[in-house]
Amino acid sequence: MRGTKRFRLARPVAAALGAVLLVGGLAACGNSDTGGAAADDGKITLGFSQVGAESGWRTANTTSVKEAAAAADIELKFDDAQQKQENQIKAIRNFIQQKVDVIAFSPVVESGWDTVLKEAKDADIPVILTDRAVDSADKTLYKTFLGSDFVKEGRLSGEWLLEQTKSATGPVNIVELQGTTGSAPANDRKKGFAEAIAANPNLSIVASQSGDFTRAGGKQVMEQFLKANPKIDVLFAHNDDMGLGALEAITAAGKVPGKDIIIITIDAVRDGMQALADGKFNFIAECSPLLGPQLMDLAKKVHAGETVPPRIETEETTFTQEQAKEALPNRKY
Ligand code: GYE
Repeated sequence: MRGTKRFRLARPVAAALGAVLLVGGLAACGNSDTGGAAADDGKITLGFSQVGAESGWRTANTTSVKEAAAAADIELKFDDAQQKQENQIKAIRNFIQQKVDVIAFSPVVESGWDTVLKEAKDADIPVILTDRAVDSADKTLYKTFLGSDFVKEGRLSGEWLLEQTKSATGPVNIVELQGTTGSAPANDRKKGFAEAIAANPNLSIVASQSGDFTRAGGKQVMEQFLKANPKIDVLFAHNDDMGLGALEAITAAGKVPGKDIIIITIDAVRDGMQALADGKFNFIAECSPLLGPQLMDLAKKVHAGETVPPRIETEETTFTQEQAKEALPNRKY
């Protein structure tokens, strides 16, 4: 039941691929540890509010933060907000009450942080944004933002697709699985991708919906997309996990992922890279979750009153199927 393509895929994509992939479920478990007062043993205490445990990326990020805190001899108070802004606000207020030395958090959505950030500022506790940004106009509410350029990740994904579809003579129908609604990576990846594909009028996004960055969400929304759209040529998923969930829906619909439907994702976590190496995905724009060591370094600096750059960007690359095969053996997460 293969759909007829009106464009020929460029070489690496067209390469024949076999092997059935077993997509391993990655059970991520959150933990919460916000009790107790700040340490008075000279150690820096860092209150860290994590988004949740929604994806392989998040699990790797949490591990990186915990390991780096231990290595830097920083006392970490870790809170898992389970993807809810209200939980993050509560955790931050808790940290303020406990008089931690530094607060870091990865804001689940971009808006609505001014009040609580002002409270931290009034309490003289420096705040570091990690992974995701906020849209606060007052930049003095936080010291720095450490994380990826999400617009660039979307643009690189779109540019790869442009190149692959340049011989298209008819419409190329794209469906998009968005990340968590209102989150910086969902907003920015959408924007970067849309800007890039605008260069070819044959390319259009025929459906776009949030799968909340989870496998379950990706699967469910992809099922709906497949029911509603008889001709889907491309899936752009804002992260690997949603793409992995979508694989099940695509296979169940009798289509071959990576061939009948070109799949582009973001993150490059191990399971995503495996799907790419196995030919089920076609391209991944990397987003590194290994922010822990830089975060600890920044926590020490802001605690010492040093000035830090307002924006620190993570270094990243992109992967084709061939590049994923090469990189997989040494992939750390
Ligand atoms: O891409 C996704 C995760 O904020 C960069 O959040 C992060 C994103 C990542 O759930 O997998």
